[in-house]
Amino acid sequence: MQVLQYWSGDERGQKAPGNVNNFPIAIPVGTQTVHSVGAGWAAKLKGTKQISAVYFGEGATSKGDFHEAMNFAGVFNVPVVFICENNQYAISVPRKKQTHADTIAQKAIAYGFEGIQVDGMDIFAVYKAMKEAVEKAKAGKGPTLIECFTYRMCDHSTSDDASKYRSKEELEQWTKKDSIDRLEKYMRKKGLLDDKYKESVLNKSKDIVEKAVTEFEKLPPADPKDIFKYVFAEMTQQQKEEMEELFGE
Ligand SMILES: Cc1ncc(C[n+]2csc(CCOP(=O)(O)OP(=O)(O)O)c2C)c(N)n1
Repeated sequence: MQVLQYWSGDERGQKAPGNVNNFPIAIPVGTQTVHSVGAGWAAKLKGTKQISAVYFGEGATSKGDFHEAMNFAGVFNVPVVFICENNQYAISVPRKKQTHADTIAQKAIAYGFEGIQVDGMDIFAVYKAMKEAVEKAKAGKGPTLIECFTYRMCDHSTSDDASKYRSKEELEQWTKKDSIDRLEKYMRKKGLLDDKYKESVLNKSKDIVEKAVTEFEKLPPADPKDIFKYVFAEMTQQQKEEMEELFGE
């Protein structure tokens, strides 16, 4: 429900529920890397067993934030896992124009910690890499960069048209490697999934989504004044004036 709320433009959707330790979504590309290193470092200073994990695209690795975060994590041996979803396109910018390095994973070497590249279309490979990196961070053995080599199956956003910069053939090639299809094939082969079970999972998922949509539609809309009120802890003079101008108060 909160996902729908957030993407409809209502910031209240950003509030992580209960004991879920999630940061709000970072809209500026790459800034989440420094937040995550800060959280991991705080956990280390407090002596908790928590670790921090941060997800970003290969486009984010061109940002200064990424390099500062990686450097800090290496120098202070921060319990953090960097997960780069290398889907080969930052909107229309292909991976080759993003970096001259052969892999994203190798960037970790310069910061003195391990970087690994995994088949991002293989759920088990990603799970194993993540599990090991988390265990390593928990054992005080420092950060890891995991590059998940994958592909973006759809347009970047509703305003994007990927057919303008990617060939049909390329998409077809990658569609054959679709990780969900691969998992389905594997599960069928192992006798873990049949048509009946698949249908029940799909129906259950549909119910969850329908329920979330119904709940979301019942929510009162956000107060437009929130745009002014919650950017800073206290409104600036300019914000006060702008709010007054808009609402006549
Ligand atoms: C600092 C900044 N510049 C530009 C944008 C616009 N923008 C949104 S997503 C995106 C591409 C991000 O590509 P990547 O980091 O590879 O992540 P992906 O979305 O492919 O997972 C850009 C340029 C932004 N959000 N923030």
